[in-house]
Amino acid sequence: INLMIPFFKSILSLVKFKNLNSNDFSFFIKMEVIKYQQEEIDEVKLYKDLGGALPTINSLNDLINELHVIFESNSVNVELIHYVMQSYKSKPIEWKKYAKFDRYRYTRNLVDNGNGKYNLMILCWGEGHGSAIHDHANSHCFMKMLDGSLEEIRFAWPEKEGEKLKEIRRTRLATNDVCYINDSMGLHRMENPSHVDGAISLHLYCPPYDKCTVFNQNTGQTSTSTVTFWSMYGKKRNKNLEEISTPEDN
Ligand code: CSS
Ligand code: FE2
Repeated sequence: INLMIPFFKSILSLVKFKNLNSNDFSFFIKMEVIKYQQEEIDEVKLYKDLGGALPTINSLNDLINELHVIFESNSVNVELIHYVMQSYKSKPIEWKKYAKFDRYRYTRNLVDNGNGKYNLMILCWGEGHGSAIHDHANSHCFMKMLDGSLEEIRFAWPEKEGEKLKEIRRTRLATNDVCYINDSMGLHRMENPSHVDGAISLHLYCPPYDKCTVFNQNTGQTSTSTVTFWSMYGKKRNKNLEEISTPEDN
């Protein structure tokens, strides 16, 4: 029984961490595997790889500055970027000027263009807002929850034409959680499951892109979607521009 105690403690902490229903044991096992694959950063290895120095992030400005330093290198260190995004603890005062909501759909608000190497943006999801199923145009996609929570529903790439897309996992992201995806890991759709609270997330796309592919879940049919900014650097974009290209559901 003594050996079992740490095991049950870890179940309890994970259940608490992920807001899981503690009765659903099979779901827990699945989530644990996901946690191991996706959320555990090997800090010791990262520390060694970086020659004994991990950056400290105390504010959104620190994060923005550190990302500039990281991207001076020409290769993308996925673990390091994940680590710095995870290290930032969300403080609304630091990002509220970028958090602009629309009644009808989620908004994309540019924070930093990363000297052309990446885009850092804040997405604001009203109650019940969600995205279509989409790919990431061969870019890396990092996503960190700043406020509220989002559900990520991941799908496998369709194998045959006309085939219904297969859901492969569902993950609830809580405030401060970080999630990473690229096209080799599949497709996804994001959704704010709350009908009461908004949700705010910080996204980093590298390299930046303005078009992605969206998918119909039932038929696998694809179309190209242009992604646009609702605001840039805290300023709402030009009204005329807004009328020319109404953002699609991407
Ligand atoms: N890729 C979507 C958000 S979910 S990562 C977008 O950029 O609008
Ligand atoms: Fe996405």
